[in-house]
Amino acid sequence: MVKILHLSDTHMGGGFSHGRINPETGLNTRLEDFTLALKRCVDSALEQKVDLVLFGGDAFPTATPPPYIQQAFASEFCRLATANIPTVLLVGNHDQHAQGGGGASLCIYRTLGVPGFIVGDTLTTHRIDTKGGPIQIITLPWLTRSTLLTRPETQGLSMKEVSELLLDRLRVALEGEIRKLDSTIPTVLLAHLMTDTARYGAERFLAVGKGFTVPMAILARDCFDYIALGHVHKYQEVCKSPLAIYAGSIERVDFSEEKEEKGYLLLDVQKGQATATFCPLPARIFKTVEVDLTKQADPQMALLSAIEREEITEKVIRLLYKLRADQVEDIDSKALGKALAAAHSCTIQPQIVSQLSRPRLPELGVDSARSPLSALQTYLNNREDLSALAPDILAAAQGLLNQDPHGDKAIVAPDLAEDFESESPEEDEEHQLRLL
Ligand SMILES: [Mn+2]
Repeated sequence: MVKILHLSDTHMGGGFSHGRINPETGLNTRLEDFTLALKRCVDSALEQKVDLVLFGGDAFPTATPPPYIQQAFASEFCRLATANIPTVLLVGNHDQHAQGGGGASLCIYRTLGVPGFIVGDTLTTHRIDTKGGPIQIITLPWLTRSTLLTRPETQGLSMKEVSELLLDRLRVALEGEIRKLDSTIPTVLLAHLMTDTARYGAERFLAVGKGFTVPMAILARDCFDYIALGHVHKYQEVCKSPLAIYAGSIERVDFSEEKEEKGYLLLDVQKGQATATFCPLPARIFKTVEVDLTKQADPQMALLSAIEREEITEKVIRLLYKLRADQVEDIDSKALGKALAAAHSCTIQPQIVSQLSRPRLPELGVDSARSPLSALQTYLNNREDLSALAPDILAAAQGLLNQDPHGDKAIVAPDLAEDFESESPEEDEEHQLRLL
């Protein structure tokens, strides 16, 4: 029986906007969070004395991470090499430079000949002799069209046709690997991809338009005892037989992962059988605070008391609030910053609700073809509060319509403009009139 630790999507160096600089180290606190999460995975591999570590890809957000971030990643994985734990590092989409053509950051481990380290940047089978016995790992890195197709083959094809061609090639190439397998020892497929049975996590946003989906039916072969997946940040089981699991990311990369549990997997794999245990990691908590202020008489007070109701200490906070245009000046952002000071970091996103989104008058529906003047007349008929002004408004509108558009005459007679300001009962209605 081979004891395996499966982790994935470390994205070291990502999500810096949710952190701050730690004055003691000079590092972004989110890098420290991600490093700590990775450290906990490696600690567990050592404590549990696993026979093998499988990394599902996407080590960094880009293929060219700054040296200090590569170092943070390397110094944790290096502990596995020191402890003689074989480790397979799979290449994900974020790890590939120029869509596969420029190599992958992880290949440096092969170049350096780190003992026991295997880099999975091609579709191939690796036989590994572990303390728990021999095992074979098929590595399936993120596929790009250049992996399995040549340029002339894809010329003039649509994205959909290219994807179909790529899937055909994958079927054939995977079949080739399967036929070479030793049927007497356990087999794991380690793949970085999107399957059709996956529920999307952050990757929906991270990989928009870049990828394609591999049907689970292509992967779910009897010869696999376990399918270790990377790419989707939400931990999930996507197939029961054979068992196929996305380990998910080890820390929250962005707010799309707010409600997801983070962790890694410990597995016992033997020929014909795999059992998995999900081990949660204490990832930093992300919390969205949403407030609708549009009906509040004192928006600042309402906002402050909404913040006060939340436990925000050391959390990554996102404050979303809706307000009317005329309430903007009532918000004191300095006081908001003070109220949120206990948070680890915060993003404040006000949203001004348009006053024009009120229901239209039925008489002014889209299918009614009216002249501007009769539309205005209809509007005024519905506004009793403006009845005293109606003749002047209509006259002014007539004047505007008759006016030479390139002339330099005043747009609204000054006396009438004054009337608007003094007599409009509500500011937003005045606003609406001006836009009419
Ligand atoms: Mn990915």
